[in-house]
Amino acid sequence: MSASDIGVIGLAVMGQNLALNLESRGYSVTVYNRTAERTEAFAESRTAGKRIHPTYDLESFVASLETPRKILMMVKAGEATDALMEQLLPLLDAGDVLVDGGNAHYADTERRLAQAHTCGILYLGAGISGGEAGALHGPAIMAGGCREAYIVVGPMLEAVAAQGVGGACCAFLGPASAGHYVKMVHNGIEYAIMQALAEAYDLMRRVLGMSGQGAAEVFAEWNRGPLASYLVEITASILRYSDEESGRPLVEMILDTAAQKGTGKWSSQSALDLGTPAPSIAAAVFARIVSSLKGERGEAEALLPGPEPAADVDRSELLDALRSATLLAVVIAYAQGMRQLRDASKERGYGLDLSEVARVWTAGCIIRSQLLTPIAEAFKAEPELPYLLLAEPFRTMWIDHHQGLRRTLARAHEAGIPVPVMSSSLNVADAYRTARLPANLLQAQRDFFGAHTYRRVDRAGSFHTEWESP
Ligand code: NBP
Repeated sequence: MSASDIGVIGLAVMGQNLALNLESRGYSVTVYNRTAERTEAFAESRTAGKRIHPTYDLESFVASLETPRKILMMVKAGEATDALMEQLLPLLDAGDVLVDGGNAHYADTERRLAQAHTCGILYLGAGISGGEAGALHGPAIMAGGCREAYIVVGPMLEAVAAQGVGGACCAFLGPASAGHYVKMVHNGIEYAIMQALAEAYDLMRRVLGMSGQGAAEVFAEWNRGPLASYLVEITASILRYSDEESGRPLVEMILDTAAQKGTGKWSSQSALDLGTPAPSIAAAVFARIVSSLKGERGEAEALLPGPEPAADVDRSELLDALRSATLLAVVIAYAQGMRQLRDASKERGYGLDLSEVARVWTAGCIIRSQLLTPIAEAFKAEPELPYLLLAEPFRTMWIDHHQGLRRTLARAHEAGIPVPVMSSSLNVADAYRTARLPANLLQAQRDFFGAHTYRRVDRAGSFHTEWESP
């Protein structure tokens, strides 16, 4: 057997499909998985006639690769990656390229980059989005870390990536943990959009009494307009899907508790650390947390009454408002994510080109949508754009749709239906466009109880008042 072009470690969903994708682009691939049964099953079921070579120990895996070796790790993020690197690094030579394609926390990526650097290994932290189908047919790849590593392995990653606006949806985005940071914020945006779509579905169901099929038709129609996106498209497909056993829409048979693996939480934690306003992403994380309190929610429903459902709802008027609300919630999710990337880039020295980030997201990834093309154009025209809503066509979208968002929220609150992402989207946008907020009172309160001082509107300096003095 001649030496393989690249090696893939970790043969769960992502690793298997990326190995197949690499092979389909003309590369020979050696694969390895900690548990041999998984490698055997993959080799037997999916690699016949392909230039994919299974190995059963790391030494054979490493020995089978052409030098400088190119290795893609697709293992569970966290301790698994550390455990694997512990075993792998001693087997590699200076100049070999190691890519972590998992959802690593950006701080871990920086630590591993330094660890690899001490051995002369060229390290890349690459966020990969697209799930199972994306991994097989073309994901979006957000790479960061060692630029020399990208020079060696970048052409392979670009070959397997989705083709979007302006070419492959794969790019070297910056040094250190830039790639994994961008992927983390991508996932934060994903959380907010998914929750906004779930809120729209809930309003269709509970205020308008719509069936799964009816709601599916509305999402399908939205998918033909500015909301056209992967997540809206799959929502329509999900709502149409019928459960064979019960004959009802499958979605109605699914338990209403959502899991989370951490990237949305990390994105919100980092937003708080940076002091960047990303409340809808945090609201989406909290919504999943509340959903997990299934038992408590069941008991509280009987104890805490809400309003009676309104009888006089004009269906087409509410659906119109709901489309506006969903569109703005999605736009504001992107706006917050881009703002977080802008702030993180400054603080962490990533030097991100936000237009390029949006371009990489135009295909292959879970948040791909028609909106990403004008987002990329907006940041191309103004790289330092502070907030997406200030640029066209998003400013006009705000003008045309904010009343619909307000009407939707009024209806939702009247009906007692939670809409955390939609409402935090309106709150953050309303706060951003308000020249004078009530934070003057906050300053005064802080000074009252803690002598924290305050600043005045009419002269410079810090002031303190003895508020309880006569
Ligand atoms: P998982 O995240 O489920 O990880 C399973 C893989 O990790 C298996 O190959 C497993 O080997 C391996 N592994 C573990 Br667990 N501990 C290990 C250790 N100590 N040493 C070596 N290998 C170990 O797989 P996945 O869903 O394919 O995702 C892979 C990476 O891609 C993750 O970081 C994930 O966050 C990221 N990602 C996933 C998706 C997605 O849609 N699934 C999308 C984007 C990114 P074993 O067979 O021996 O247990």
